[in-house]
Amino acid sequence: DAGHRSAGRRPVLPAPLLQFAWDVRQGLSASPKQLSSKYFYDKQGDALFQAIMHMPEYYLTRSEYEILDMHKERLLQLFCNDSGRFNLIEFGAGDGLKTKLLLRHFTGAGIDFRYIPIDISQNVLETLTADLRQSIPGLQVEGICDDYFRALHQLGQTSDRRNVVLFMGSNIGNFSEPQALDFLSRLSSELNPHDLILIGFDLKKDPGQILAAYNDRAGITRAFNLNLLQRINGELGGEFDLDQWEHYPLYDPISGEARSYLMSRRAQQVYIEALDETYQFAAWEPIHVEISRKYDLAAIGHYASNTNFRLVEHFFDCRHYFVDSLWEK
Ligand code: AVJ
Repeated sequence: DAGHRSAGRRPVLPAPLLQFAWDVRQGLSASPKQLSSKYFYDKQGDALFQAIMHMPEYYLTRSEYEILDMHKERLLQLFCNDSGRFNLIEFGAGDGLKTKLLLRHFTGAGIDFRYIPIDISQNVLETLTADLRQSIPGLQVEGICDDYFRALHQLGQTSDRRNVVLFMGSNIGNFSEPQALDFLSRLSSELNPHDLILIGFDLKKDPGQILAAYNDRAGITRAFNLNLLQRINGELGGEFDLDQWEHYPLYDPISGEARSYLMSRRAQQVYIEALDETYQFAAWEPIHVEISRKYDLAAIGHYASNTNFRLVEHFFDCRHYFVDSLWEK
């Protein structure tokens, strides 16, 4: 209906929605059009990502689980410096499935450590800490709901323990190279000498296998990406017809970038109420929505040495699909 278009009275949005609206406006006005993958993770998106991790094609989670299981003793040895006490800080903890494996092992070994998950979703944090208090009695767990760096900064001023930061799951792969270097430099500047960081990187491998991980046969990744349009509809009053969009992943073995696009199946225009704006899409015009970068060991070494870290050790799964790389400040 045209009524709400001509009303000229836009609803006042709360701050997080305002940021979302602003980013959608920027992204859809850009050329080529783009939307940020950070907006995938609403309630529905969290659930779809959980489902992706169980898809047979999505090897990343199982590979990293295998790494932590195989190397948990060595990791613990390296985490404990002279005092044997440390803060185990996790960026973007999610459901904690992989971390639980470490937490169980460390608790069982009688280690004096605190687990500090940092997440920007209060919902994710509450679910995780409640679950951990239940399933690992005796674990000291204190979540912080904040921006990673603000949380880290605050911690640095209240604790004299060694910090061990976990940034797993190849979450770093969602950053472009300059973004990743900037993120790691900022992280390094917030840490104290001898603090550690364990970062998960997905490694370059058979391109067919990488592509399959982002195009599972059951169509969960497709639903995950299309959910972004659904979210714009639900939260910003968008009028995307999901049947007119297609999920299109591709992989460039030179840059190591797996990229996902939403493709407009026909020429169409889409109104978004909160922006009071109509966007034009040509037939088969893409919206870039995600980078999931794959690395080789040279690129990883380059990242460490350019952001003021020293590479301590690489931990691989049996197939060398994935690496958890341990760095010291
Ligand atoms: C959570 C960012 C690691 O890039 O592999 C999975 C997200 N996107 N399938 C990834 C994702 C499509 C995932 N990360």
